[in-house]
Amino acid sequence: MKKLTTTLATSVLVMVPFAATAEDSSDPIVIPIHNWSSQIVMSNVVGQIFEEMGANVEYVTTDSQAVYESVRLGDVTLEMEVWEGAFGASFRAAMEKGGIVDVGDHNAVTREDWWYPMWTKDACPGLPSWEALNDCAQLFATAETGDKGRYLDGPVDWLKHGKERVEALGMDFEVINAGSAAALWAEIGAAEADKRPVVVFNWTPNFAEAVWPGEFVEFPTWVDGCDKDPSVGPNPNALYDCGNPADGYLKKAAWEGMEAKWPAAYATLEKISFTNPQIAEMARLVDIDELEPEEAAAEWLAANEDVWKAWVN
Ligand code: TMO
Repeated sequence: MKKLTTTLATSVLVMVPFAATAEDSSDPIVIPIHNWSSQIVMSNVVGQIFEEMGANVEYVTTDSQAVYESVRLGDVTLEMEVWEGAFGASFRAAMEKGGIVDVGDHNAVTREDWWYPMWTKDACPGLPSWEALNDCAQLFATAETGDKGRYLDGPVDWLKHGKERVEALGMDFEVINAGSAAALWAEIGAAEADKRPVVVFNWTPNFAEAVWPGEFVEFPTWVDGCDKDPSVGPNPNALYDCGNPADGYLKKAAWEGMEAKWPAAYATLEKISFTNPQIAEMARLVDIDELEPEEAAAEWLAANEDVWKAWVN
C-alpha cells in the first residue's frame, strides 16, 4: 500500500513538468497587419481571442508579400489572410523553402481582379468580356493617360501585375497603382455622381459589394502556371496573360514552430474559419462605420460569440 502511494506520488511529480510544456509560452504571438480592412480587423479579432485565452499578442505592420519570409523565419507567428490571387506565389515560394505551414482554408471563396461598378456597363454593354472592355478603352481615357484608358490597380505590394497583363494582352490601358485601398473607394465614389465609367482593382469578400453593385472583368481563365510559364495562357510568349482565379482560396498560415510554442493558440488557429459574409462585415465596420480596427474587432466578437467560442478549448 505504501509502495503504491509512493509510486502514485512520483508519477504525479513526473506529470507536472509534462503538463507545463503543454501550456502556451508567455512570449507574444506576433500578428502581422497589412493595408486592407478585413485583414486588419480579422487579425485583431484573432489577437483578441488569443488574449482571452491568456496569451500575449503583439501587432506589427508588414509588407503583404515579404510577410511570408517573416513567417517562415518565425519573426511573425502567423498570417490570417493568404489570398490566392495576390499572395499565392509568395506563399508557395516560402512553403518550398520551409519553415511555414498551411493551417487550412477559411470557408470562403475569393476573387481579386479588374472590376467596374454596374453603371459602367451602360456605357460599354459588351462587358464583362475583357475584349469588350478594351474596345471601350476610350471611355476610360483621362488627361493623365492620354488616349489610353485608365485602370486603377491596387497598391504595388499586392503585386497584381496589371502592367504585364495589359502588355501580354495588347490592351489600350494605362495601369496606375493606387497609394492605398482608400484611393480605390475614392475613385469609385468620385465617378458615382455622374455615372462616369471606371475600372479599378477590387476583390470579394469586401464591403464594396454591398455599396456598389458591380462585376469583375472576365479575362482569359486562370490556369496554374500562367505566372510562371509563358506557354500557359492565350499569349504563348508572355506571363500574366490570364485573369486571377475566379474561385480562389483564402488560407491561414503559421510559423512551423507555433504549434510547439503556443499549442492552445495553434489548436484554435486550426479551427478558425471565416466565411465571405463575416469577412465582408469586418471590412464594413471600418470602411463604412469608420470604427478603429480594435473597436471593430471587439464589436465583431461581441456580436458573434456563438461563432468564435466554439474555436476556443
Ligand atoms: C489582397 N487583397 C484582398 C487586397 O486583394
